Amino acid sequence: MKDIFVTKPSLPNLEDLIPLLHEIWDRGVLTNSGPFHKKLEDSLCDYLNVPHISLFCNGSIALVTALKALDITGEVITTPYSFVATAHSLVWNNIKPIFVDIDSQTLCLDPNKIEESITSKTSAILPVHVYGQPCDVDAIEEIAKKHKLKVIYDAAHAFGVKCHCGSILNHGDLSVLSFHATKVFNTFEGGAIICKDYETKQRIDQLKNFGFISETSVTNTGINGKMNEFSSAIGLLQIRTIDDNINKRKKIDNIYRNNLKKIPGIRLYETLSTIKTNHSYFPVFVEIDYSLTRDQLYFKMKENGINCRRYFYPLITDLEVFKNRPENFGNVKFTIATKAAETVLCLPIYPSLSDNDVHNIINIISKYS
Ligand code: T4K
Repeated sequence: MKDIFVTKPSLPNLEDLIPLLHEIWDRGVLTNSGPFHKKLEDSLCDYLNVPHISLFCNGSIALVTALKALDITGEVITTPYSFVATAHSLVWNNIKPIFVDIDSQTLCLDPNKIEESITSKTSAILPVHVYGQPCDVDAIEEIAKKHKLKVIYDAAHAFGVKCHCGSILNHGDLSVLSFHATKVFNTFEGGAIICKDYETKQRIDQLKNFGFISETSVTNTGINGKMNEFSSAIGLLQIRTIDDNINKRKKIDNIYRNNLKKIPGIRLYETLSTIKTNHSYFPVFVEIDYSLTRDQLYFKMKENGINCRRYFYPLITDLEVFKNRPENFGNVKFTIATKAAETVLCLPIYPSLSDNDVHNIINIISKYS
């Protein structure tokens, strides 16, 4: 059996890509808001049902720019249970991250623990829709309103996710997507910021283009965050197959769920019934009544050519770069986040994963129950 990875990028048909490459070659416009870039922004606004979108070269630069666009300073409340880019984006803006524990069901930032961490320096909340599961957006928005804070959602995992009131991406002041190769919707590398009004989009677009507002005028310390025409073309093709790809993921999710739910010590991650998820990840939690520890199972799977990932272990606060900061984050205890980080195992899930491979993975997990 050949090695299986936690994900495998969905790729468009090469035959469909060739004409788009010819167009790029003929035009000679490779980047800087070319026609494919514009077309992809329009198509994504339609598909995601959002008012404005600005494309980026990746999700990390989009996060950094989102914070800059809203002039966020001082302290920002965020989660330790995420990919390190979430917290890095704050430090790149000279903002102090204030980590708060997560909710035990959703594993997203726990709104009940936010208020006790708000100080006079707090200017925003940066929650993450972990695994595409929506945060408690209503509670977070109430707190933000009460304390006059901005909310930027790290929605890197939440492409196409819908909650009780439509697209999850319409919550907060801004939402940030990642279109990295490992994501449900990929443009090789890429990302985006979703915002509510044209003025904010204009500001974001200027910031991602070095701060230029005209050929001879630069009014802000911008960055180069632009998506190029090749990635935009890939994105246009991905939109054609995204629904089919999410359905294939859903099928795999169902097979895992039906077969793993009876295994003692393997706890499944439940998605809220009120949402339409994108099945971006399939995390399970290896608990005490399973015969192996999480790490023993992780390595056992590896021996069998199954490369799972422990998203998100270690917690951001336990990574050297944050542990060794003057705030000494390593000494703060995040009970729920720590338990999740120590027990989580993300199983392979991607559209081209065969039923046979899914059953092989289930069989290995069953064997040690
Ligand atoms: N916020 C959150 C919450 C995020 O999760 C992320 C990124 C960001 C922000 C930042 O967005 P970007 O700046 O990345 O757009 C991966 C991704 O690199 C990262 O994008 C992602 N989150 C994170 C959760 O996962 P690694 O270090 O686990 O990736 P890697 O290279 O080990 O890939 C995982 C597996 O995928 C590989 O074992 C094989 C397969 N793979 C990967 C690549 C890159 C392929 O088959 N083909 C490929 O091209 O971080």
